[in-house]
Amino acid sequence: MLKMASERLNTVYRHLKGSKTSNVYPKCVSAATYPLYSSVGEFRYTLDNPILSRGQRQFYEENGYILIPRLVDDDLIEECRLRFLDYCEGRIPKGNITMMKDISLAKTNAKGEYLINKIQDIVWDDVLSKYFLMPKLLDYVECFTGPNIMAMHTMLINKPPDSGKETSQHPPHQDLHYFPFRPADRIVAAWTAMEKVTRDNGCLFVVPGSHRGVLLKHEYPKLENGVNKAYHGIQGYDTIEKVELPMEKGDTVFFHPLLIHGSGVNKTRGFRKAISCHYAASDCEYIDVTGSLQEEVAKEIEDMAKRKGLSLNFQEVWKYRSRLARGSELNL
Ligand SMILES: O=C(O)CCC(=O)C(=O)O
Repeated sequence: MLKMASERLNTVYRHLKGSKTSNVYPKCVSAATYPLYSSVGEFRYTLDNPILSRGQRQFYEENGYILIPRLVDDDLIEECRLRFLDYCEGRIPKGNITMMKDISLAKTNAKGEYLINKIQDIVWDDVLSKYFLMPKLLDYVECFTGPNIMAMHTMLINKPPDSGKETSQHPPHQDLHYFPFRPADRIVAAWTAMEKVTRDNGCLFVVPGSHRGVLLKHEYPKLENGVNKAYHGIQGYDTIEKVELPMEKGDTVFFHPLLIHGSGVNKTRGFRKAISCHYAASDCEYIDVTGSLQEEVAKEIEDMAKRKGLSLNFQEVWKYRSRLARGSELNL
């Protein structure tokens, strides 16, 4: 796995050496000029595909998400859970995987599964990649991206029991805030519940229809007890009307990157785990976010990469994190 990750880094560098400019990704277009709308006709957000029914497509068009029950088998979920525990307990080297801790649990003597709230950049892991590359999952993804699919952002999210400071919540946000590639309509998140998720253990919430809006300004929420690294939120949205999404183990929700969503506090003594990937059509293009609402997050992500010894710009970080999942690698 480590070898594959370093091969990936070399590929990125080879791409960059071949480009005319050293600090701007060759295919970059300006965020300001990139059209937000990518298609016209009856369906804008979904593509013709035999997998989704007309009713399901209409639901996604209107609401920006669709829940598919029991898409992922228990056996694969259990393999992924054990693999997560291997990382948490330090039984396998983490390589370039990013391991994140809950800010308030980090001040206690919590360890392992009781401390780690997310591992990301896990697309090259031999076990976890079985989920990201699962044909049944990709068949659904294709309804939003088309046939050439890149797995761009891979995470296993763990919510340990909250410390009492409510830092296990995830503030309302739009995932596009973190992404320098477009068009937004050809990006989709898949989020699979690894156990029953409820209001009590911090299920997802969504603001239906918000995917039809624009990218909003995100900031660190001003919460008394602080917030986890890079957990930006849309200010003033804490009281907005939300729909909670309780799910059974294996249920998968697909959602648009402009959909406002987040998750609640885990008030139980158990864990709430989910595995998730943002996929994009490989003919999406990288954009230059200079002067846009994303300029600050770009710097934060570049700084995080630098701390891991990777001197990459915003677009290069995403190139580095990504992996072809189906079809051909085109622009991304
Ligand atoms: O799994 C969660 O609690 C929320 C995840 C999420 O919204 C994200 O990582 O963008």
